[in-house]
Amino acid sequence: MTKPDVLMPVPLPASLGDGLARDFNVVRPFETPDPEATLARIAPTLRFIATGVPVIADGVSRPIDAPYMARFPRLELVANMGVGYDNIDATAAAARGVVVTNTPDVLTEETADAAFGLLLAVIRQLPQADRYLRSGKWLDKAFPLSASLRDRVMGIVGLGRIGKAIARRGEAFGLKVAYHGRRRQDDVAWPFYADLAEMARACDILMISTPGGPGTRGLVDARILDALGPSGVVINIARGGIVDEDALIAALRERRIWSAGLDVYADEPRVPAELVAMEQVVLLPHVGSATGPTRDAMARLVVDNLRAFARGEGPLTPVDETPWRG
Ligand code: 8YV
Repeated sequence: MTKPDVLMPVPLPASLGDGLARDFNVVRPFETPDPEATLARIAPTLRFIATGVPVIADGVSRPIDAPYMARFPRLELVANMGVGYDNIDATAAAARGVVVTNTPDVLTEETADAAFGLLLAVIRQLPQADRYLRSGKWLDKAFPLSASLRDRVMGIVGLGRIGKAIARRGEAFGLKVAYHGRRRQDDVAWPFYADLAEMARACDILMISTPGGPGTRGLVDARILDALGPSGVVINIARGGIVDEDALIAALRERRIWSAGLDVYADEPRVPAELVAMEQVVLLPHVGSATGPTRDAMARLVVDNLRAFARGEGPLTPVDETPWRG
């Protein structure tokens, strides 16, 4: 039997391609001399797409939106390698009965580790201290005293799986935890703020772990940053678009907030030069889930979703918008 095609619209990790190759014919138009002709060849029969954040940035983002999906009349499943799926229009997919899957759970603890590491790095200025030693400055005098994590309140924007894993770490470090989201969650005791500005006023760490996309674009703007105040720290491990980057840069420049730790940006992998020039901020290149074991687990889950679906067993981890009835 011939293997069904899986379209990989962007370069993704080798482990994903290897895992898929056992049961599918992986089509990578970007590796072919004429990508458009390759797409046109598979379009009439294509049932599956495997996508995610490209491992090689070529400056071209390829959202899986309604016009893109419309090219494939027999499309059934879009499997995303990532828990965030703002690269896919899941509502448009649902409207035409296309299932979307993501990779929850397998990256939760890893991403929470990265978030907390970033927080510690910002507060204790660990990358700056490392740079200080390497440049020989310690030989002249001690590194300047840093801010402290003690007595801080961490307000979490989006208390999903990753938000909760960060909250648990916060408690272990003696932080007070609060959260903002669409609704109060009955199974947690942390204070809930329906109003984000109110939470920002009550905390001095704003930890962003909410999904990206149109619903949260620009959610953290100048008003929220001013509510956070001059000792405030913004940590973003979610999606760059959730923070108004210009407002963040202005607030940092004018010391209306104290610092920021960012793993994500509005226009990755391009990072505003103003941020790069700021000594007090800590900037990571979107590495929240980027460990060998976790990326392998994410790739496996993409493969397992596709395999189960192709066998007629349904998707393993469909997203909320997907109207799947198993
Ligand atoms: C990666 C992520 O950027 O899961 C997500 O939402 O942002 C990350 O894990 C990526 O999706 C890996 O391909």
